[in-house]
Amino acid sequence: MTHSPSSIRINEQRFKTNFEALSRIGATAAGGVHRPALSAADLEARAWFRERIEAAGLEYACQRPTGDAAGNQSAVLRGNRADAPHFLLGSHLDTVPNGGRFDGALGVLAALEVLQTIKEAGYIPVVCLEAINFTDEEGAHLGLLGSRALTGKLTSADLGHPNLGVEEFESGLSRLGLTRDGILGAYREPGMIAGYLELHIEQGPTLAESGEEIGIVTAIVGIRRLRLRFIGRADHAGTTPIPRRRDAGRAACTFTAHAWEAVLRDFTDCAINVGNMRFEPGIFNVVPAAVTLDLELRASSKQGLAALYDALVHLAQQESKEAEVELEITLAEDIPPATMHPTVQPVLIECAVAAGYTYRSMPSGAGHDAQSFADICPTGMIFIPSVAGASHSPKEFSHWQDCVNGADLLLQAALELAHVPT
Ligand code: HGY
Ligand code: MN
Ligand code: MN
Repeated sequence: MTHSPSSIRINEQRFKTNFEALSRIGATAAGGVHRPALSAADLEARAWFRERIEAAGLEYACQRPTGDAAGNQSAVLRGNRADAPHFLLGSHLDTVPNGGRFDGALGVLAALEVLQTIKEAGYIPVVCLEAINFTDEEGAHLGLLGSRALTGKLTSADLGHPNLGVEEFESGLSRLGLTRDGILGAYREPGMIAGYLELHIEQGPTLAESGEEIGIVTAIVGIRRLRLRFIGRADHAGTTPIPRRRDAGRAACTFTAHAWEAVLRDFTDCAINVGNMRFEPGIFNVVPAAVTLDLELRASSKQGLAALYDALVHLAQQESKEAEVELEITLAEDIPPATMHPTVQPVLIECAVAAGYTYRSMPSGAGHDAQSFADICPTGMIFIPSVAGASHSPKEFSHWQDCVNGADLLLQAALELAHVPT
């Protein structure tokens, strides 16, 4: 490849002003952001984003004011042919509860900044360039909801068991004028998607510790999210002899302890997380009648994920038998690992080298909207360092110069990969 970097650069001050304004929406006292998908803060962020798109003179290209059928919001810079396929630059504006300012927001604002910079330079792309905010990447209701709907990865069965229940999901959707039945309507034909790039903070310590300025993502971890429901029997917590109890709490806790042991022993390249346990009735003096445990599994290969899944399901069955309780398992989300495109990675590297950034190629242990695109179009991701590797917490922080470097690299890569004549 012969790459001659364009002399155009993003507008740092505008990018920063936008970042700071967005950070105020859902800001927490701890210095982070609480903006779960479909919450009031998410709605406010969406309204703000739409206004920024229009102020930039870009097209707010959505069927309805709140976005497409899945609530994805798009800014479009039309190419030579208005109906040409779209090259997407995206990420998400939602956060985990009490999350940070950078996760997702950085990528969406950088995408907007890239389009605005290209428009101002007077460049007319061959394909259409699109900056997109995907709905519920974090999974308040259903992880990667918007990007999976757009790429045809979501099924109506997936929509049947959202994390906070159907009622809360539907009431959130209704605030956007959306319905659960309509979400799959966000699907786009793969032929209309020319490529996908995402800028993101690393969310781990690798770059911060190595001192490299840029990460070029090679692959993204696969994630399965399960709800294990242990169903025992409520009893008096003082009078029921311990051996006669059918204690759902015992099963949930021994499962958790033994699952950790199994992972530390047999699945050292995988990760698990018990993110929540809900006890019923949940009071000092009643033996737990039921416990619902939210379990997440992560592995870099399909086989690894399947082996981890089988081992933990077997363990849950053993623990429920031991405690004489019933077990129900719901597979809430199943997102396969994804490899970044072999032609995109070298372009990102070329652009990073041309700009003088130090870089490393690295896998992502975090999930991203990019993985919805990996098997349908040339897809790539750029990481910048996260100070101390902190993420999904108010402590999440990246130096502003790294954010600017990442956005400038996104710009150069978009010009190159979307074949924008400069
Ligand atoms: O959960 C994840 O890996 C991502 O940050 N949403
Ligand atoms: Mn993210
Ligand atoms: Mn996240």
